Amino acid sequence: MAISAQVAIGIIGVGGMGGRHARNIHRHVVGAEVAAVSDVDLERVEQIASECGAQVFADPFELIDAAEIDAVLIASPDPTHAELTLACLSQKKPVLCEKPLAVSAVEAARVVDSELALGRKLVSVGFMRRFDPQHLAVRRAIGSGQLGRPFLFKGVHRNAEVAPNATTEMVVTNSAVHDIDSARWLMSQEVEEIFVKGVKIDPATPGEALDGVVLHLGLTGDCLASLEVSVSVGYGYEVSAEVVSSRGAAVTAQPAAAVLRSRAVRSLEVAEDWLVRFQEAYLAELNAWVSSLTGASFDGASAWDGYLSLLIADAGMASLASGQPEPVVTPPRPELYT
Ligand code: ISE
Repeated sequence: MAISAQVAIGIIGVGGMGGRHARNIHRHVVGAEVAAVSDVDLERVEQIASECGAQVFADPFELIDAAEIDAVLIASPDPTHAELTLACLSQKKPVLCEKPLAVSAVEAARVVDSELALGRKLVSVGFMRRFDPQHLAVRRAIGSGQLGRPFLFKGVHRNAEVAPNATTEMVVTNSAVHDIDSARWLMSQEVEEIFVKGVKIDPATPGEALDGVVLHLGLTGDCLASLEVSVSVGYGYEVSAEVVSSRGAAVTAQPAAAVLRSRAVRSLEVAEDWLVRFQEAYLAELNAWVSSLTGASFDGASAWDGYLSLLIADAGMASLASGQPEPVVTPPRPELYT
């Protein structure tokens, strides 16, 4: 690729998340263009294609194979992630796969194995919180040492409503994986044990998914994590991550456009959803990924992180079923991921 050329990105899945990535790349990312898009929904794929000046591929595997596509972004439904990522690896193309990397650790391990066989890191996983200014501020505070020794991670993750087709497995593998990744990343420890309890608060909420789960994690280094994931709180979208240490604590501040004062009440707006709350993080993630395609190092999550988050999520599902804490055995980290 010539230095001045734009990186040609193909996007698979242009619904809420993929559509946002496409518009973000098209409007805000220097050095990259949305060259191709693919989606089962013909109306929305045509819409995004015309906004971005991209070619439409009916078959996502043809998009991956197309010689003119330099890198691929996967934002299609979760069950398609592993197979599409493996196809990118077979073409030796860099890929940013939305979380989760797969729907189970066994599937994610196939991606890791395939990348290890290539001996090159080509897979990045979209754990965007790693690019969120508030999360990065917490990480910097811990890294500075001023707070002493971290021993507890507390995560709060609230969605306004659960999708009608959601299952409890999705609450864990699609939502809680974020908090699992945050705990590993901010504590710099691995998970050794997980105990999960859940509740269905309102029988009227659609589907069989639990409305809330609490995950207790035992971490290496004598550390703990407690994660609340509530998926139908009604009032809006919130995420917070706190690290409690021997000489202090750091928690993500809630970004807000304004503090409102009205009728004897002072209030802060709450974001509607993750696309609002994490827009800055999505942009930073895309910019970092695009820079990595031309040689810069990438600070985001790797296939290994994607795999471990699912290993822990799977043990979490086993704990929900058994009603007991379940062990998590983290395999040795391959050299490619050190
Ligand atoms: C969604 O897929 C996301 O990735 C959001 O960040 C998360 O908060 C939400 O729970 C997921 O369903």
